[in-house]
Amino acid sequence: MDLNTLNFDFDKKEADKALITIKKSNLIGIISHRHPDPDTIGANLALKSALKQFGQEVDSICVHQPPKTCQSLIGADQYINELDINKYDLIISVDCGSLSQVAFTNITDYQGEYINIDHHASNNNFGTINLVNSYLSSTAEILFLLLTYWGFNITKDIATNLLFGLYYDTGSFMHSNINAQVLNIASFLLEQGASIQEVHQNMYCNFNLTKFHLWGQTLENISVNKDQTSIAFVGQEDFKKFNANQEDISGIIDYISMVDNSNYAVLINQDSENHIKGSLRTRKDGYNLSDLAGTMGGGGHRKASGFGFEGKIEKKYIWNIKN
Ligand SMILES: [Mn+2]
Repeated sequence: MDLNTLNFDFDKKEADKALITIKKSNLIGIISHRHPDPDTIGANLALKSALKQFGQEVDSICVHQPPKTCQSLIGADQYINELDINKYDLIISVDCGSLSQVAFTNITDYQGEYINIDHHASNNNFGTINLVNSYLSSTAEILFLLLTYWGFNITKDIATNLLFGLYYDTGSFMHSNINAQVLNIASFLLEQGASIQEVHQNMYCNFNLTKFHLWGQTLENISVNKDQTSIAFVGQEDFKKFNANQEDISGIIDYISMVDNSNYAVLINQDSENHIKGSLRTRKDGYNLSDLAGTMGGGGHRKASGFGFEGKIEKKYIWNIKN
């Protein structure tokens, strides 16, 4: 692969500044977003592995543990679940669209250098250095471009981590964020020793029966409203019924958005006793679901976004009497 043909679609001055800041730091904390997915974990561990080539001390940090899908990645078992802001002279967040996604409440007290690496459309450049491009498929793609630009060697470990992110955020190379560059990068990662079978196996061939049963019931109740929005609900009673957790419902929104002629899909998820999480997806161009989620205090990408607020879902029945 000719790396010179890559489209380095970010501010090179900002990227140069980031590398200088990284090199002079003593202890770096890399943060993955809350309820982490393979993009935020893959990008985090790829960067950690690369910075070790410099002999840099790095911690991977997240409020939650990496999902089961990422457990085979080297370093996934070494995540720290709390943030000591006095410990680090540099914090980097990967794939975090906002500070609320970083989810450590003490992050606002942190005064040091902060590199924000992300691809969410709603990202408001909250770092002191921002490497944000919402037109790239994944944070893994941004990381690949940055590591290549910075001159790091893409080892087998780094390639595997990045392929996890690329594969997940493109919906196994099926979403519209796929283009020639993404496939070229994926092909290069395979050449470096990453295994697509390993990624696929970890991500899609590990459904337990709990997940099937929870999905079955949730999919059974999909409805389509007059605006051609496909909607599904999942409540605390459903999670209790199947002894399922939040990780078990992850990914179902892609199926809700497969309804024929659906403009966009909504999943309303009672993710704890008094909190509701909404997920939005579309397969059509011309919708900006990041803006739509923004009207409810959330954000994300144009075609995939989410929001959350305090509250409870109540079932409401409408009976029509026909003569
Ligand atoms: Mn991502």
